[in-house]
Amino acid sequence: MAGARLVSAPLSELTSWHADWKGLRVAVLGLGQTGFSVADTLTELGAEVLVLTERADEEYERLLPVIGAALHVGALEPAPAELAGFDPELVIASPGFPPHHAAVRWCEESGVPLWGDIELAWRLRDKVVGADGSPAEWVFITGTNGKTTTTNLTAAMLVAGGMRAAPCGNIGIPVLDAVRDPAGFDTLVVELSSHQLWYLSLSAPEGQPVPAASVCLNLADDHLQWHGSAEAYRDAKALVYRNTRLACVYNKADPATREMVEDAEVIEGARAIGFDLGVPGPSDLGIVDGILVDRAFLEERRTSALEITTIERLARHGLGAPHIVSNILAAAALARSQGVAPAAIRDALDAFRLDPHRIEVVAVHAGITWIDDSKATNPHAAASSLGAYPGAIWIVGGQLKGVDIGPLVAHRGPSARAAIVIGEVRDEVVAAFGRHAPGVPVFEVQAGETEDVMRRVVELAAGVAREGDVVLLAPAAASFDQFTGYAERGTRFADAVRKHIEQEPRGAADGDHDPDEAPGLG
Ligand code: UMA
Repeated sequence: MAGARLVSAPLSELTSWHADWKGLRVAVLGLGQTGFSVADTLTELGAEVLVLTERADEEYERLLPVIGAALHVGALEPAPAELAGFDPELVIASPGFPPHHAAVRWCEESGVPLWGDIELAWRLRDKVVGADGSPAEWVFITGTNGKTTTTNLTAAMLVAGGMRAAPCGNIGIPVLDAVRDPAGFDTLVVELSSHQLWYLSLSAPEGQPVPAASVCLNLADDHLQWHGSAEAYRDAKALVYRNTRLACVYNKADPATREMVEDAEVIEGARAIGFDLGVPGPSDLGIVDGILVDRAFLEERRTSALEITTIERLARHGLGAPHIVSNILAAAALARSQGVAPAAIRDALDAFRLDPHRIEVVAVHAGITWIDDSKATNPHAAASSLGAYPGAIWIVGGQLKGVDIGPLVAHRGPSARAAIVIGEVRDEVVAAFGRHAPGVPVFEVQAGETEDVMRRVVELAAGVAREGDVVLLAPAAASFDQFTGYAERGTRFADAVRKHIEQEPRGAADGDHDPDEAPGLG
């Protein structure tokens, strides 16, 4: 398959959908959502594509010959002979491939350029035009927690402001799918994971995105095994601000995000916009007497502020938890930077509903509230929901991803009524309770069939719970050891709760409530 290209456009000139991509030999690492979107895009542009993956999803595997890409399925560590044999001019990796992966290191050793999907999407950005024919703006959102909620909120606000906006990226819609959507968009609201940002650290200048506005919502340890260290993870996150044109939005309550903005290389004229739950200064969004206000995007910001909505109004829609209000302020800052009026932002919030598995009340039965926060896949996220429900029966554990759970257990563990520990390996979590919260009863769910884990969890929780208690699934860990993802973990929890309730004797149902009216949500 190896050989010289018939065309001569160097990679530095491949910065347009209309550039000459024909015959470019590209190896694509991974065949999940990202790998397929990359292969599909490049074959459409006429490139020669070989996808290499350790495992293949059946559906994507069936589609590859249809789009005209070749496939190699097999171990990729060490880098297989097929990679070198293909003699790629470019390798594009899925975000699941860590920097220390053999196939990634092979690129470095052989001097073959390595991109992530975000760089490819950016180079093809002229494909996306808005209603008036002008190129789409890009807005970037990252942070350890709250990315997906903030991405959805921002897109909803832009739409309420009359724009065509697409939430995409790590949220589960590859950016290349949004780029190729024939509908076209005024704005792409891109959720970026630290993995995607790390790949952007490798970009040549012409491949570096220029977002109109960007935010890092917060920073706490996560994905340390992938990045190798907390510093590397932080450095990747900081790249979200690089080349920002209009507004670098940061969290005043999290100094790490302010430092990132201070150190960022931005386009001249870009403004730093702060947000937090306190009274805002000029150039900030914040809260005054229960009212969310903008003191950044108005002429008279030294003396006045624009009202967006109220905490009371948010609470009525289940959006009153402090970390959600923080996400709302960040999203509002991004939307205001794009010219959306405060009234449109309020309308968007009135209609907004949180995604499933995020502090979702799955049942209120016999005075016990069952909450699914399966999306809390790291200690920082779990700390927020535990803070909103002190005294909860806490379901915790799973894949810890190299992050120390000790500080979370020390901080939130002692106030828990009980802990139910899940996960294939539970020693670290159990030991943390022994050290930091020895008075709290700890139950272990022995690793077993996926089907049994949540049934056993619910049995144990029901055995401990009394009227008025909250049972909170906030694992502070990834789910892949026992489930296909956080969504399956949450769904199985909710199913087990419902099954348990159905099997309860009739009289016990007297205390049933509408989940929307559960305590503590506002
Ligand atoms: N693969 C290997 N070897 C590896 C890693 C992956 O062969 O070492 C192969 C797998 O066999 C599979 C494919 O690569 O064929 C999967 O690639 P991937 O893990 O990059 O996953 P995608 O399906 O492409 O999904 C990715 C994001 N996943 C990850 O970053 C792990 C999705 O984020 C994202 O929604 C999607 O792209 C679209 O942009 C998910 C995620 O868990 C939600 N993100 C992490 C997070 O939010 O914490 C970072």
